[in-house]
Amino acid sequence: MEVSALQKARYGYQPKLPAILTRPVSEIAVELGEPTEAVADQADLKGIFKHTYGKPIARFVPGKNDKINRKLTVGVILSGGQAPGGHNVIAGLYDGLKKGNKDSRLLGFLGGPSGLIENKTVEITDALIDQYRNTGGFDMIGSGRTKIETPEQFAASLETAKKLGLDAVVIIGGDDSNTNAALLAEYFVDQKAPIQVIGCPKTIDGDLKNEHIETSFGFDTATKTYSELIGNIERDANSAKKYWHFIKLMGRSASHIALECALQTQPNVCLISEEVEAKKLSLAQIVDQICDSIVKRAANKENFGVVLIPEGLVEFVPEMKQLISELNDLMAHYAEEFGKLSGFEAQAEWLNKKLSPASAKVFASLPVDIAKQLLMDRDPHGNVQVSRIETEKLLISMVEQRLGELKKAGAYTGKFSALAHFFGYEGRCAFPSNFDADYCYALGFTAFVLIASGLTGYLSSVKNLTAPASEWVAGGIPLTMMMNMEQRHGSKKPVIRKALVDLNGRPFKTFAAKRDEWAVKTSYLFPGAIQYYGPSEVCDQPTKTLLLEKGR
Ligand code: FBP
Repeated sequence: MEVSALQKARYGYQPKLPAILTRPVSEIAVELGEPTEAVADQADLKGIFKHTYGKPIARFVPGKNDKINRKLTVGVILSGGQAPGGHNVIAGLYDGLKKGNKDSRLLGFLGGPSGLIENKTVEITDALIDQYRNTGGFDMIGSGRTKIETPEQFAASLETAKKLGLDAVVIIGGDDSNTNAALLAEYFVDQKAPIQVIGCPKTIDGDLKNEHIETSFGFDTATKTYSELIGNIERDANSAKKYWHFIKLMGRSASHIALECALQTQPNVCLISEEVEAKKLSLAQIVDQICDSIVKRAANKENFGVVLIPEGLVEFVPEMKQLISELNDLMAHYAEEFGKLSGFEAQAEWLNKKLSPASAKVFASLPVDIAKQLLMDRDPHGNVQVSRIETEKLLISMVEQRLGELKKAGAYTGKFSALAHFFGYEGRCAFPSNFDADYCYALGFTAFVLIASGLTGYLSSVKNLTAPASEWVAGGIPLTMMMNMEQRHGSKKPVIRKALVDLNGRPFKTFAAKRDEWAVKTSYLFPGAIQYYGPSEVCDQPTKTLLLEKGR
């Protein structure tokens, strides 16, 4: 296989590990704390997770570990959207297993969770893993969004695990996939099958985090990649001085990606969905906010600018949120009837009768393309596929209309020419930054220690991430501790609580203190490309979000 010069060089990169994980593995002991509680809905969750609810937090400490040299067979799954560093989680897990016992085996399930249900595997060997160390992508074993939810799927997963003689399954995924990991761990215990399940926190969206999970892997690299592109666009805008660039950024519901990119690049406008919801801003008010910057900059003869839009925005605008929630419920409850309607007109007519009057009005007011995008299939977890809703184009057309009105009223005399961009897939498979390469390898190694120590129903956790890697703290967090009950597919389900942008947190406050200035004055920052080789302050910096959250 032909590989680029950078890829070849990255094969040789040795990820930095927390000091505890550099000890001989038989000297990594596990210390267990007090029993834990879920973040909410404790009684419901205790009923659902009869065997695995409330486990203690696990922390690695120097000491004897008699179990760690057992011969193990482990299966690993990459689940959901790609995130830079996934291969390094597998590399860390693989190297840990081999350090524990050279005869231990790691099997990769192909194509995500369906690989477990359908028993499709590849054995990870030295030759295979060495082609993927420190590289982006999930292509070594592939990923998928299948949810293990029916009794048949749970039974098939157990059958596969038994056939393969698995001691454990590692699920590398986001909040939904790790919810699945928790359910699978519970099911295996319930079935008296000694198969452990460990999760690893993956998602570029950055919304799988809490007191113990400081960030999900991939967020660092993806935001640095988008910020490089945004910085380049800002420089182009400031050179040509003729376009307003509307850039939608991935991140599904939460606006962490948009916020981090704003902190890195200082655009004229960055919308934060969580603020839109808190202030109950309508689409018209959001448009006014953007127009305010355009009008003020035009007065300074600056008819150009950059607007960042989180992809989940539409779900947070109150009138749209209500509409989407009604659509989700209707499309779940009447799936068959809805599926039989042929064409958009028939669907719109049917919805007009079923939606509440207020939502029917909003639906009818949307441009047809956007309305159609709202009706596209939900993902297997019941979420609207926000990456496919062209909010950037919706906003451009609404801004154009509003500027026309302002022009007529004599309140605006500038020129407005807009370009739409969507950055999402560009960042999900980038070569992991040194931070993600190190963090992921440590998460994988940690998963090994948790398995070898006999734990199940845990999420691999590596903390203290703004300190040098040698000071990182490794252990495991019980999955049920992060869960609550939420409405999914029309009924209440246990799920890991998503971390949205905290409007009282330091990252948002830092942004909010500066944005009025950025809205008018060109204040762009150009972060440039991720650097892999060079001084540590250039190559190993975590995100601004993480630094601010940790008070740095
Ligand atoms: P995960 O939550 O599975 O990590 O996926 C995140 C994400 O990249 C979102 O940012 C985006 O909305 C979605 O995946 C896109 O999904 P798909 O890859 O199916 O197009």
